[in-house]
Amino acid sequence: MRLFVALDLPHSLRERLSWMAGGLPGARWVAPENYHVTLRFIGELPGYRAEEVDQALAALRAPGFTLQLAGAGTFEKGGRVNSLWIGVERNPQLDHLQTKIETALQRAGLERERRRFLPHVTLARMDGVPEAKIAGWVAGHNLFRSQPVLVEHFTLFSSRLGKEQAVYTPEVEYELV
Ligand code: 3AM
Repeated sequence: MRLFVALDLPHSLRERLSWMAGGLPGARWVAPENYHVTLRFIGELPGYRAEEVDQALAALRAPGFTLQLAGAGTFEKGGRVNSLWIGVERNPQLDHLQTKIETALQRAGLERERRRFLPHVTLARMDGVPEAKIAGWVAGHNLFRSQPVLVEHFTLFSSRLGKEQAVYTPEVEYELV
């Protein structure tokens, strides 16, 4: 199974984000049902390892919190923008949860994640869209700020490659108390 740990988003916020998904020819917009904040990409695991991951995540205790989406930005690979996102405002409680998840997963035998945690909601993926157009889109959406979102659980998702987009299935929800 190809797995990742993420926060899902309320319907109203997905809808609000989907209004921003446009105005950039060549971008491949993510379907609103696929919007999420990745906390930890796990990757392919055999079933028995997935169970160990589930047990480790189920044993984790952390409080719920609110988060706010704010700003827009991009990720690049090899000097080319390949993803466009809406940011998550700095949030020590979110960082705390992410650290706990990382620790739990390492105890479950996963390799340490070496990349810095930069929480975001990917709105589009792209390849070869002109830089000036991307910069224009980012400038035009950088002042976005969402309503506060109450986070009461996190979710282990599986991901299957679909025809157009990956299909993400929530496998287990873990309550935050
Ligand atoms: O949260 P976003 O949408 O930015 O790009 C994938 C997606 O990120 C990322 O995990 C999230 C859920 O699929 N992802 C996919 N393959 C990855 C990999 N090999 C990866 N992240 C790190 N390493």
